Amino acid sequence: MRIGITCYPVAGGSGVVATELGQKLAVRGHQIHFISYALPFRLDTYQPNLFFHGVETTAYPLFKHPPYTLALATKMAEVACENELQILHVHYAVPHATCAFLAKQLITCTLPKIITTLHGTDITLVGSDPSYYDITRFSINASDGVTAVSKYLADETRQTFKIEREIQVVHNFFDQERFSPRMDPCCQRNAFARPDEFVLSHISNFRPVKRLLDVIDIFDRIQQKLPARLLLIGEGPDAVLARRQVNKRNLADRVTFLGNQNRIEAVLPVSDLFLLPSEEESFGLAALEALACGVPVIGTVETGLVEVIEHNVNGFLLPVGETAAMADAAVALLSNKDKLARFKTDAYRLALERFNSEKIVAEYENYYEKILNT
Ligand code: GMT
Repeated sequence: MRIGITCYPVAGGSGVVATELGQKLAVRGHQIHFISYALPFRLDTYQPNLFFHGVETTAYPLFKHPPYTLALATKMAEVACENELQILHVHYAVPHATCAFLAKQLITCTLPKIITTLHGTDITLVGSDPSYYDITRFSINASDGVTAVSKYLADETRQTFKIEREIQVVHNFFDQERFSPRMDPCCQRNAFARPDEFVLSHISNFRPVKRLLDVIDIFDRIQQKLPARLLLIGEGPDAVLARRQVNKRNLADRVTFLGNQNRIEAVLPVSDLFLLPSEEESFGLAALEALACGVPVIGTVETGLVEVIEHNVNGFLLPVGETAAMADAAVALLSNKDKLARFKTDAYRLALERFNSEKIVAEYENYYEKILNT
């Protein structure tokens, strides 16, 4: 198949899923054309069947912000005709689904089918904002196919946007060649902790929805009972707040801020437990990548994490904000060597069984076939 993919190129779950999907599809013989304003951040090496088309915007004194949406729609139409695209698969509805709709009005060659993948905040935070609500709803309905990364998100979308159309659930996946419990020689556990200390970790874009202060509170409670270290990976608006909190609680010598990391698969296996106490999480790719490295996860109920974590098997699911209960669960697990070993084994086993890339990429391929035949 000849497929165009549009995504945000910066660090973030939707960009990661789109990029890795494109790479895997290219390996399976499809011709993949990425269309975005920069090279997606995990697309850093040459690969046959993979092409990148950059979108240029022109500044003009009248514009407060150059109209990227228009430039993207124009580029989508151009790439679609030049490469006879059969499918234009856009990740993150805002504004990509709208750009795809616009592109379709411009295209004078055979029209590609538009598939929109909903990732989470495009529905729960951004798309539902009154400024974007109507156009997001319109663009989702105008797509030829729509997928969501969890049943939780598909239900939220139907409810928030009063949409009745079919939304296919295709979960996030991980690359089993990259993510596994084996330690990377470049990243040894003793670089972060003494042998008697537990290592906890958290990865996110440090936005309020991730509740970084809860992560620090949970860790603080744990380290009062057990020797432990916390690795914080990522960057974002709450980084300053987090550093302030760490200093205020005198935890600076126990918490390491690692910033954004390209190879999180090297860092994750040193962890004993991953903390993701998010307010909203449509799926929780970071949680899946931790599980894939054999790291159990503490997450929140009433989010898409319930489709990723099995309570009391490979982690714990607790209500948002219940940091004391989360810390108690963590301490009980870390203090029981056999149970911890079992959780770690099950974390990897279940991740591999349910979310390996072969399985999920095939689900996308089947969905493409289905939409092409409608
Ligand atoms: O977590 C974020 O805010 C980033 C966001 C994105 O689109 O880049 O992540 C969302 O998409 C991921 C990939 O599908 C999901 O695994 C995350 O759960 C989702 N984030 C939220 O729903 C908050």
